[in-house]
Amino acid sequence: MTKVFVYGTLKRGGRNQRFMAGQRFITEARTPAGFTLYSLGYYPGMIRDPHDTHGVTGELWEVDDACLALLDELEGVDEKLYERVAISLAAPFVAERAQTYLYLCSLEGRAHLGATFPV
Ligand code: PCA
Repeated sequence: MTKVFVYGTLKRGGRNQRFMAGQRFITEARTPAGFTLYSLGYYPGMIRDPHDTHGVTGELWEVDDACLALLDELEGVDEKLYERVAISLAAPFVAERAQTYLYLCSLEGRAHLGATFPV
């Protein structure tokens, strides 16, 4: 089982929520400062941003290996659209490490969303 921090279409009520079917929602959570979101159309991309002071809001889930493999496929990890990395979370979950997807492609012309992707 793997803990995953989701911030976009994988959140509850999100367009890709079906990929999380049968997995365990743990809690709403937030990254530490240093991450921010851009809009890529109907889905967001999170990147590291050293100037960010808020972090990104999302959800902490525990998923099984089959789900994790499916998420990697959905996010285009092999195609280098997103990379899956381990991050820590902000209070009160500072002890948690979670996997999350960081966007790897160009953000030119993309709108800055900031801390939250509305589902
Ligand atoms: N799905 C992943 C990354 C971006 C997206 O839309 C997520 O919800 O975390």
